[in-house]
Amino acid sequence: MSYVDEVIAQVIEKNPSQPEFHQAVKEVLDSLRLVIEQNEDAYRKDALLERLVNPERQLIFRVPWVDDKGQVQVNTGYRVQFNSAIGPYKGGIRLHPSVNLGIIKFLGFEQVFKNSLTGLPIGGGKGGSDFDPKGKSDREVMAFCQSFMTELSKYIGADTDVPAGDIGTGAREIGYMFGQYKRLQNRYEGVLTGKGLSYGGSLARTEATGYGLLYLVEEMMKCHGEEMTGKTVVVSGAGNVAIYAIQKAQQMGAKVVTCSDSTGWIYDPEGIDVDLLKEVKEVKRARLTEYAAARESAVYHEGRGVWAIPCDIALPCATQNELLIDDAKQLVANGCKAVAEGANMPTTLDATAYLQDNGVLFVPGKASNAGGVATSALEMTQNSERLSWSFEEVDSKLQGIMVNIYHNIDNAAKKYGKEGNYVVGANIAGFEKVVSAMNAQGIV
Ligand code: NDP
Ligand code: 2IT
Repeated sequence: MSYVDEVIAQVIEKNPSQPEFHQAVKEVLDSLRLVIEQNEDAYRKDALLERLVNPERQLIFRVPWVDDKGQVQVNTGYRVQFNSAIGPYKGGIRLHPSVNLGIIKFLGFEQVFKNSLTGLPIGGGKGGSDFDPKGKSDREVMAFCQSFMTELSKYIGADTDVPAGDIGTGAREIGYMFGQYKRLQNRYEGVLTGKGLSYGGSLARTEATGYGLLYLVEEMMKCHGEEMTGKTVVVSGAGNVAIYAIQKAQQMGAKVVTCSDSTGWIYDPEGIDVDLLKEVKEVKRARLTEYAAARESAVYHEGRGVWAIPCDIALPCATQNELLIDDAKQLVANGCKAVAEGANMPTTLDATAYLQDNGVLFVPGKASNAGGVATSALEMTQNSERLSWSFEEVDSKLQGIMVNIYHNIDNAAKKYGKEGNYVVGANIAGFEKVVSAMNAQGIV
């Protein structure tokens, strides 16, 4: 059996009931076959792949908090510190009832390669909890965040591990967590990113993941002789990534006609009204039915369905495994030219293969959504030098980073005879830097 197949089999055997982690490992290791085969004996002797798929440290802890009725609730907290070869662990905190160890491990594993692709000095990690912020009062969210941070604060720090936002963790949650960290450690330091502007946050971090996604897509389209103006775009999700992806796509002259949340989706042939969407989701924290109620051109549907709307470009920006094989077939049948992932692993392995086999340009999230974490790294830099950069400065650095990522993954794919396969390109380009750093640091 090849070394790659051996390690995939081991991961499945040693981590039962973690299908998302298996999926992420399979995608990465499958792409790396060409590289691994060239050095198979050396890598096997050094157990390089075993070290790559086993997190350096995994923390699981109890998070007790008191709800508004005086009832004690208990959630489970996680932080997986996956790989620190190229910098302090860096990655978001997901608060969603579906969170379990396998999901945090898949996200942490992806983060290692994503962070490497940014070109900035950040290792990979991820955390979260099965806590659901939906329907909770601000006081309940604060109680949870303070309890979560009381334990997590022992294991993180500006030069050790720097968490940030992800699903369910936005500015409010980061603020409560930062306050509790400072109180416990008596240190005012850049221990979290995505902070508010009044206490060390970076301009453009809120917009960065969605904007970065579009900067990369625009560059890819340009390199294929296409421009964004006049393109029809479908987006899933209605959270941080989706909102700013929609906004930037519209600024580039494209028309975005869909968005979705966990209960339903909107088709708005006039183009999504971003200000209204922000009001519904960022201010009121309401369902998309409120968007439809306020806008005549919009139609609300229960369930899922955005991929059935004809488009030139599809941007999945909600969650993992939300673009399935039948959706891929529909997109191809409708003439979709490009799919770029704003979310982490939103496309299943078979759907990815179908899109690639049918000539759709496909960019994996670890490349196309790297703008968020890249800007987090810029926030860390600003915190270290105790300065704040202008919006334009951060945004232009972000744009440069995304354009670079596109060319790096494109070149890596070409170098290994897989031109246009950005999954292979991203995994190889991300892997090369991590492995070089791991090799230099000995067996750790
Ligand atoms: P948010 O919590 O802001 O938004 C998530 C959106 O997706 C919401 O509209 C939510 O619906 C919807 N959603 C979540 N879970 C499901 C589900 N199970 N089924 C259907 N819809 C769902 O999160 P983000 O926008 O920050 O994150 C979205 C994706 O992007 C995630 O995969 C995340 O890991 C990834 N990502 C985020 C980055 C960031 O900087 N925030 C950076 C890189 C990647 P509802 O409104 O009903 O909750
Ligand atoms: O998946 C991701 O890259 C994020 N949620 C952002 C992580 C970060 O540290 O900004």
